Amino acid sequence: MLINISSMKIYFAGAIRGGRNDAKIYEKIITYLGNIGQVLTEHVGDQDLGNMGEKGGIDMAIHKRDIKWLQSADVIVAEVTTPSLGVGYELGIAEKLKKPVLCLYRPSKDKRLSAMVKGNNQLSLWEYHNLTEARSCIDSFFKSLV
Ligand code: 6K6
Repeated sequence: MLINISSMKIYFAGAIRGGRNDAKIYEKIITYLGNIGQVLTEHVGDQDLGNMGEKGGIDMAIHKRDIKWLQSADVIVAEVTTPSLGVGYELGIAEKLKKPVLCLYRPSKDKRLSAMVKGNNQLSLWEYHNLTEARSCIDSFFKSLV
């Protein structure tokens, strides 16, 4: 797929109710992605976003809006270190929509990534250990799209 990078819409996915331990990393990745294209989901890196979410009907609005954004995105970048049902769901939809997907993952001794991500060759999975490595994974991935 050939993509015009400067006008690219990027959907960033990261855990919210799955846990906010990596929120700071999400914020930094989102800032970096912002130099490449328009990040539709900047709120995922918001340090003040709790992991409980709002009450009642708001969840339906979130789901509807996020599906629309996924459909309009050129590329999906997901940070998959903190397991999240929502991120897994978004990855499945992105795959069905045939969007290019980059998954970033920090390996550790006590965790194993789901086989549904690790074993899926439709997704580009890159392991990283620090932000510098994450940035170079992002650069390589976007270079592969043009
Ligand atoms: C406010 C406070 C906490 O959560 C909110 C509002 N919730 C969400 N807002 C926007 N996107 C959301 C929200 N909850 C989940 N998502 C989407 O699912 C995001 O695009 C994330 O990539 C993913 C996170 O899923 P969970 O299962 O970890 O919440």
